Amino acid sequence: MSKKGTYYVTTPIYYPSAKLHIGHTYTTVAADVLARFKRFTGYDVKFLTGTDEHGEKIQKAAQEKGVTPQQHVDEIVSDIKEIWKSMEISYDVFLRTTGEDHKKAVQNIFQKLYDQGDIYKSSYEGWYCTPCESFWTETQLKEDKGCPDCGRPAHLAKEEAYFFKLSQYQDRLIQYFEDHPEICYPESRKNEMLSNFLRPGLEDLCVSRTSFDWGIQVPFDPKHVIYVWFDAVCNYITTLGYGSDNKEEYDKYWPANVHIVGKEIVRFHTIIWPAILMALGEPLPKMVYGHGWILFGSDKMSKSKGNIVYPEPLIERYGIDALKYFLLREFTFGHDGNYTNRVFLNRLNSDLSNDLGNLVSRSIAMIEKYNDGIVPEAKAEGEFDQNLREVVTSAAEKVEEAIDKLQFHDGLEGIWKIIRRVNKYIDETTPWILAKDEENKATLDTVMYNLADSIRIISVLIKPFMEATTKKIWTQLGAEGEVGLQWKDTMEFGKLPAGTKVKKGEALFPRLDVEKEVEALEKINEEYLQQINGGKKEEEAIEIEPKEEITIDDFSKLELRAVEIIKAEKHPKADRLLVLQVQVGQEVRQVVSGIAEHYKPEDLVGKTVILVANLKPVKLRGVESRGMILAAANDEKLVLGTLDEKIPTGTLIS
Ligand code: ME8
Repeated sequence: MSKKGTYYVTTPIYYPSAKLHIGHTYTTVAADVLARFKRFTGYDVKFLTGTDEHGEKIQKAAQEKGVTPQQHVDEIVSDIKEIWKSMEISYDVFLRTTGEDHKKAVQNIFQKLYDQGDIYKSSYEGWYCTPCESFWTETQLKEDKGCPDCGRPAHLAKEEAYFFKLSQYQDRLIQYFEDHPEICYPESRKNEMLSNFLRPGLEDLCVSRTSFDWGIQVPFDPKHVIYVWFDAVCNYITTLGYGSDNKEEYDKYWPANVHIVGKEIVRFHTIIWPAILMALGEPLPKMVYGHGWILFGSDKMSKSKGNIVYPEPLIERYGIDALKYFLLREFTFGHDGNYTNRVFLNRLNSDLSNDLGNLVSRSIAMIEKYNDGIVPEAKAEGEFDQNLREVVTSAAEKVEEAIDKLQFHDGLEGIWKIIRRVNKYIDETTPWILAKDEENKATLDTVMYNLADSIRIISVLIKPFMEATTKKIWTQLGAEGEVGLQWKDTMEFGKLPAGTKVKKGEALFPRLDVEKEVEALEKINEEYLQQINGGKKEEEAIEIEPKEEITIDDFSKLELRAVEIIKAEKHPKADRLLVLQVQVGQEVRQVVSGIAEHYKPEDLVGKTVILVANLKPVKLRGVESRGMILAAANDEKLVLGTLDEKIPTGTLIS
């Protein structure tokens, strides 16, 4: 075991029901940085992620695709692993809840709780939200019978079921919250759990289902499958061998140091999961951190609305480190944040290209220019040197403190403070002026050394966040082996050996033309969305506002006829209008239609469309119109209603 002990960090295990987006990337990147940081600072780390593969939602998604649930999850899981690989996520275990070991262990846990009376059989009637796989009581529902977690409509469901005696753990949980505030961070979420759930009173939890079968069977009653959330939370310990014959890893790593989750699943992790652990007589996780959501235009990301961002196009164009940096720097962990391409690109330009990239490139260029690329010895002490060294070597402690509290944005801000300090040092010492006079050589050498060593320290500080960039800086700096490149070395100045040869490389983060990139990204994201939707762009579900009902008699008053457009021209006085001549049986009619922004006159001739033939004639900007052509229209688009085969003009439509 390492000197510092163990560190166990987990992400939620994600549903393989759809492709993961940058919300999932956010959680995983945070856990990855934490894991990397802990490994780097000497801990024996276990970093778990995985997939939560059972439940009605997955079964339904598979049915819709016409494949078995197992085929469905296998396909998406391999996609998920692929994205984590391309992002160099350093997980140690990828747990799948369809794995045999996990299934057996969950059954053992369920059996144990049943045998000791913590699980009992009864029947359940309640409000069920299928997307969240959650039962709710009437009082918990929103006013419109929506699920309190996701807002979507819940429906009444009744089934014979097994229950976990959650209510019995209420007092112990409240006590635990009081004694161990870190069981639920940030503070605001802890208060929410206490006031919304724990204090009003817990009800026993329904932990089995009979309405579908894609799940782990209750070992002693196989027509029931175990509730997917019970199955899922157990992953954190089954992965370590709990519930099997070999729990060596469990003894080593449990309790987890932190479960990182999104805010919507804090309740499962700070109430249900701890109660299960209490029932098992096992220790509780040391910390559960519920971070905020990444929103898209103030909305929760949703594929069906098309307001979703996937990591792949971003990392392909700007690199993994750019995305990781952005996610952890832009958003305050714990709060919601809004994603836009512009915010992303501005952040890249200001912090990565201007601050970090520039510092490295101009420092290396100066060492090449003023000292043939050799890092000189620091021989003289200048006015700004002491302060520079103090600032640069003082960052590590604060960064460590921030990361321990999962305040990644603060950690990064701490590092960027020193990057900006070092950039300022260049302006203060003006090496280009020093270089003009040979007498200043010792001072110039010192400035060059201080720059090189500051960059060494910065490169080590950013390593847990941006490993690839660190390696690129080391190559440019000529830093080799382990000397001066450990975390503790960031607290000491002067570790870069003088005489090291630097070598200018490509710009770490080329400066971006934000306007151009915004345009390019919008196009790329849209194309990507279309590609993963199999060429179809998924459309936003329109909210239907019903009109007053009509009878068949009302409808029969309408005279709808198939007509062919035989001539179309612009309206002489109105840009939005076209004047159409349409053939209706023997007759030719003139109809004025507001479709000029959507159709060119020449494209209309020959189309068979639908005419409301008995509409009272009107004059539109001086031109008579006898009837109206039907079209579907929203704010952006207008499409004429056409008939899908030729039919004689004048034919009645009913
Ligand atoms: O809830 N912003 O899985 P899931 C930030 N299987 N984070 C987001 C996000 C967003 N817009 N969208 C998703 C489940 N996430 C269960 C978990 S654990 C025992 C079982 C992240 O696929 C965030 O971490 O719906 C959130 O909690 C998680 O993805 C939900 O993933």
